[in-house]
Amino acid sequence: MPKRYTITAALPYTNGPIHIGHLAGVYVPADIYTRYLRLTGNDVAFICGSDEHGVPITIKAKKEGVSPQDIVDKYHSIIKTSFEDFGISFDNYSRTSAKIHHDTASEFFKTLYDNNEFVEEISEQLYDAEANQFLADRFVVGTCPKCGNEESYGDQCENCGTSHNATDLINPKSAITGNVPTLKETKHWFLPLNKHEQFLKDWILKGHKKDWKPNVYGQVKSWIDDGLRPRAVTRDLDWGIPVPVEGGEGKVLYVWFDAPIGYISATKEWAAREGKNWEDYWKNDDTKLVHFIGKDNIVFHCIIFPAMLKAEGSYILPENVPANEFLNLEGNKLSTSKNWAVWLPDYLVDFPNQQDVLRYALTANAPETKDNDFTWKDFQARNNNELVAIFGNFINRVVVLTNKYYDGEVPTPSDYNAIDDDTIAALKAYPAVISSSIERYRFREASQELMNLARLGNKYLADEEPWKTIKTDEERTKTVMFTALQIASSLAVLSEPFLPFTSAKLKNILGHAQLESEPNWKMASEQLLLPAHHKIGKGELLFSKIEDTQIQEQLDKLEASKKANALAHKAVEPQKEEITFDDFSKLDIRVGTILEAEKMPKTKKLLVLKVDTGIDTRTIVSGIAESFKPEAIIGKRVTVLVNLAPRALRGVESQGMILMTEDSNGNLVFVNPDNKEVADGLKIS
Ligand code: B3M
Ligand code: ZN
Repeated sequence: MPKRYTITAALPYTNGPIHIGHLAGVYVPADIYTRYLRLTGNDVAFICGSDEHGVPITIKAKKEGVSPQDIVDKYHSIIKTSFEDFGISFDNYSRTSAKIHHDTASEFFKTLYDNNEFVEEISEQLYDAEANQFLADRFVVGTCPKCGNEESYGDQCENCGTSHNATDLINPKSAITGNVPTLKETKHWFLPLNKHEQFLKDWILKGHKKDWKPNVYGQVKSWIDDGLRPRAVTRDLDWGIPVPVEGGEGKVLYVWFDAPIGYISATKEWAAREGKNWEDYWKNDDTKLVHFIGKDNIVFHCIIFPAMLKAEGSYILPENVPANEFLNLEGNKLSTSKNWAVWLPDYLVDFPNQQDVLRYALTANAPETKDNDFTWKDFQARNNNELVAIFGNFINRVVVLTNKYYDGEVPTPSDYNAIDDDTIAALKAYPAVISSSIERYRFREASQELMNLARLGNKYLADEEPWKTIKTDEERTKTVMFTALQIASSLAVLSEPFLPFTSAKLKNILGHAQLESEPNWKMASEQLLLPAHHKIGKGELLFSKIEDTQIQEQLDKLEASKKANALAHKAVEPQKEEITFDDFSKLDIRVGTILEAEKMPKTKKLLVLKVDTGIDTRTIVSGIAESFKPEAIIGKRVTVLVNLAPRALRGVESQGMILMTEDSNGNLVFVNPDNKEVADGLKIS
């Protein structure tokens, strides 16, 4: 019996592009689940949008010297495009700066306010007198009272996920000035979570949420067991949704109060466009609500938002919140600020039209129950050893041989033998096997079952060898090719949630649209999908091998990023002991030109240089062989300390020193006057 679902995916902050961690943690699993629900005949609203309020946006705007609206306009468009590029099939991707959201969130707040669901409180909040503003959320950092993480934000600790008030932080520091905040009175409205503790215990802990993932259930249970406290749902900020009640001047809704309501406003926007009733998707008990998020958002989706919905009284509650853990990159935490990420727009430049490869690699290695690591080597292996060598190879052989032997026409099978019967039975079992994994949010497992179906096809062909039997047993060959084509057709249907672009190509090659009834998930478990005499098209390669050089290029990019970071965050060496002017005047520093350069034999670091110092041409040994090829520095203008006492290095007397420094990538560079008018020998003083 088809059901109705509202599937939401966490609203990404519009303070930067999205990266592979976002895809792996939230959006690919949500898309797999949603595509599967649609393919199995359900009514689904797949909802997301840009999270455009909140302190991260204003920090980015301040940093770039533009308005918050400029920031959200820029990144809303970039993010929306990335989701479209990767086939994340939202029914609506909205944005929280939209009027419909401001109206919906304001109305929601007003309803709770009018129903006395808030506690109004004048309390002392953290204040930065120098910045002349209250410090909330990411405007303040300090030690998390729960886990001791010293970089916890004012509203949430990313290390343990706990959500708290800024005044709970130990040793808070202003993220604006670095000052220790003072306390200043201000009025806010608090959601008394403690008042909803019993409801949350009954709803979640009374056993019937045991189908929630252990990592989610465990976090929620620990928070409830620790006791829930009132949470401020308004802020003294100027970017956000104005507080719509008396005394709310100069205040906005807390971003985590307004953002989840963004799911509702985006549904409203979509329903109006599609001529549907949005309340069917949010107020009908027959609808199943599932939130796809990362683990740092569990408290907001399992405790705070449900408490808001319960307090409002007319909404359904989430059926499940299958939060994923975090994805790391080459052994390090993904980091926007350190540019330690694979940004989706960049990926498509380096791997054009290979979205499915990334979707597959991220799913096959998804951080479903624990943090996991993305490595470019694994990405290459998933592509070359599975998508190319198994899935693509099988399809290619079936399509090429069908065109070669039968001019693209599906042959009529004759007698099936036991192997054929077993293969067809296994084939028809796969839709249920993959369904079972998907319905339990085990997408890694489901993706491997899909690959096992391709393995079944590959093995069947390799064992039955139609390229041999075609010479001796036409009828047997027809049966084998007919059966192989059925496996290919089932792959076209069952791969859609995981590999939407490949599935579309394969359906086109196999001519699914030309069939009397287009094959679907249910049919794949009940019947063979391609009738005899049906014409298929010519083949095209579904996947291409990824070369080591392409992977090395990505690793080099990350290495450069690491160096840039190291330098950007490198502590500048403290100044040396003070010297007198007399000390300095002893140094004789001249402009020079490198006339000759060669490697010092049997050393890795040393070059022997002939340098025109303007005074003379002299030999100087320099430890720059790992940064420069000798032939590349002939003619280079350099700065030379000429009165350094000569030193014998590996039997060569070095008469002076070439002054060097490092660039932002940590590479050695010459300190040289770029003014051509400065002749060799002129003193630098
Ligand atoms: N904007 C994403 C994050 O915390 C946050 C999700 C909102 S979902 C309502 O990175
Ligand atoms: Zn913590």
